[in-house]
Amino acid sequence: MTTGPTDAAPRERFEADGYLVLEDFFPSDEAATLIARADELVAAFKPDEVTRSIFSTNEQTRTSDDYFLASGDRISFFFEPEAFDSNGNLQVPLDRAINKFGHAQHDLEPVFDDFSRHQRLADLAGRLGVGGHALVQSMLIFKQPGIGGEVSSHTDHTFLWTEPRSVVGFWFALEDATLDNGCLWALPGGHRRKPARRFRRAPGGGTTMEVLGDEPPAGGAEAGFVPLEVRSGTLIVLDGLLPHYSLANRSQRRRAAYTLHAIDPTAHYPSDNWLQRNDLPLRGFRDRR
Ligand SMILES: O=C(O)CCC(=O)C(=O)O
Repeated sequence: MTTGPTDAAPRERFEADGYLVLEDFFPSDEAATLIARADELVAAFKPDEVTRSIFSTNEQTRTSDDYFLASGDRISFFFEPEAFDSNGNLQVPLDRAINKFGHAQHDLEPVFDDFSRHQRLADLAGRLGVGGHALVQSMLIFKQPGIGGEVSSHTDHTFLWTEPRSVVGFWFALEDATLDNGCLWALPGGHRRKPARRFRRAPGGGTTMEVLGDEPPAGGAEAGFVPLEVRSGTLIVLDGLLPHYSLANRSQRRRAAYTLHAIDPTAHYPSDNWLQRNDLPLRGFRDRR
């Protein structure tokens, strides 16, 4: 395991900074296997009016339709907003139009299931003190060339709320991520801030962003954020309260990443969290099929 610029143990660095960058965490053939399966799933996807649901990456206007809210125990596909022209017609091929798919391929697709429950990840989770966590959500985020949308500054706890707070994010670079193609940006030490927002189901339908405190930081180097440019094979671990974001991809290189979010299964998971898994059992890092 690469230990990065300091000699501190991974857990100490994770607790101090709120994130951890582990280069060469997984081999390139596994990245290629995940991308190949992702490409097959996209090729098999037949969009209709409902599935054209656009995943707006601005958290304030995140699509809140039924398709999105039903995606917790499925593999659902979300388009890049800029994939459509002003008449609502796709202006790029389907394999360049999908922003992401999720949110349960780690349970429903063997290739993603095996990767998500690989021994090396279970061991790392144990070393970080979250070995007993359960895998609640996965996403394959393409960050398409030219039109890959921005993901505005947020914390994962806003979207995967538990009491007590427990979510940890695992972000696997399937392709190189650079300033040009929309790498992650993170705020070192920002996980010590109080939760500022909670995204949840609204009583009358749809979703709402509840304001709990001060505005979260908007981002940028001037606000203390650092870009995390990483090669394919890198894992970035994110504390659930760490503000992070990614800019739009205006380059001609895709920036695919696979993400997993894990929570403490003994914590309270509110029934108005946007993501509901219904009867799909929660499984941990070591619960291999
Ligand atoms: O991959 C990205 O651009 C953003 C991912 C992210 O913010 C997340 O997984 O919480």
